[in-house]
Amino acid sequence: ESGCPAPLKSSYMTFEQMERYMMDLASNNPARVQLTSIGKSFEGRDIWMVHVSPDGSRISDSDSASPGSVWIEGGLHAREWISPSSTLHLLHERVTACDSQCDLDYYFVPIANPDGYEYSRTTDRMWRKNRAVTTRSDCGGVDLNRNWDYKFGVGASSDPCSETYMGPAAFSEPETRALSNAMSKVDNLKLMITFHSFGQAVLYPWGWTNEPIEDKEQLVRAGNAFADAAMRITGKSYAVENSAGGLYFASGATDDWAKKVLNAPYSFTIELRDSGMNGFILDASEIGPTAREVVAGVSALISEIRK
Ligand code: ING
Ligand code: ZN
Repeated sequence: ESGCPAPLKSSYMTFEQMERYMMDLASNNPARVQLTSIGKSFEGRDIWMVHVSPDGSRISDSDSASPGSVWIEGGLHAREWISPSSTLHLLHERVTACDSQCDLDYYFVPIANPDGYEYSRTTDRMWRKNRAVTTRSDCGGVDLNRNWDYKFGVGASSDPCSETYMGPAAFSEPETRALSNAMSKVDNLKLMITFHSFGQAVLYPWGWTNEPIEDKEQLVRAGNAFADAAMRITGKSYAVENSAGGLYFASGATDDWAKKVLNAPYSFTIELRDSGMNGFILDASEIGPTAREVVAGVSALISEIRK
């Protein structure tokens, strides 16, 4: 029905294959799917955003506005290949299997750090950051999940050689600038999810402090909906916890920014498979099952927050 085949399950796609997939999806579904480049990466690759509009046939009132928007980001960290993969599968499902949740506006950025992803594919499998040149000629790259402009630098490294180098300033990087600018323009943002790996956890803010967030209860309820659905569909268990408590302190992350600055009521970092056995080097045989988990989990989460 989408007029183009599902993203690959047999292997991880290259950046070019992902681009091609998004272009085909958009050209085959012109009424609902719009592809926009929201900016260029450090090395000049496009950062693509796919807007999936509400299905007109699902909206009864001709003048009824969308009940809200959902932002889904993948691939912010280079080596976490299952993130862009699952994000692309979720995008495919939202376009092809339209259900009662297709009255929402969806904004997908499946591959937020294309330079890092290609570098991880071709040169250094364990690369995490973007490919920015830094003040240290021997150490490149900024951690794009420490570069956002909320509590920037409170708990992140200022050493360019660190895996979690926050960068010279908040939003110093073209990738985080493109993402934050595009996110800021979204109307009525209800839910933000950024997919990472690994660890199988639904993380809610805050990452910069372990002080409990005021609406913890509803965040946990939504997170549990994802975890319960994942368990039902594949038997994998996902923990639901705040970033700082469940993992470690980290400031300048996407989810804290979306929650605090954009006031998104629901903001999550979801750590996908696995639970640590293979970590980032997740076998391609897990692409399909992880995608099913994500599709079921996100659908259950959205149902929960709309109750
Ligand atoms: N994990 C996240 C990281 O950037 C995180 C965890 C999320 C920390 C939200 C702080 C806030 O370290 C991975 N796998 O990158
Ligand atoms: Zn990550």
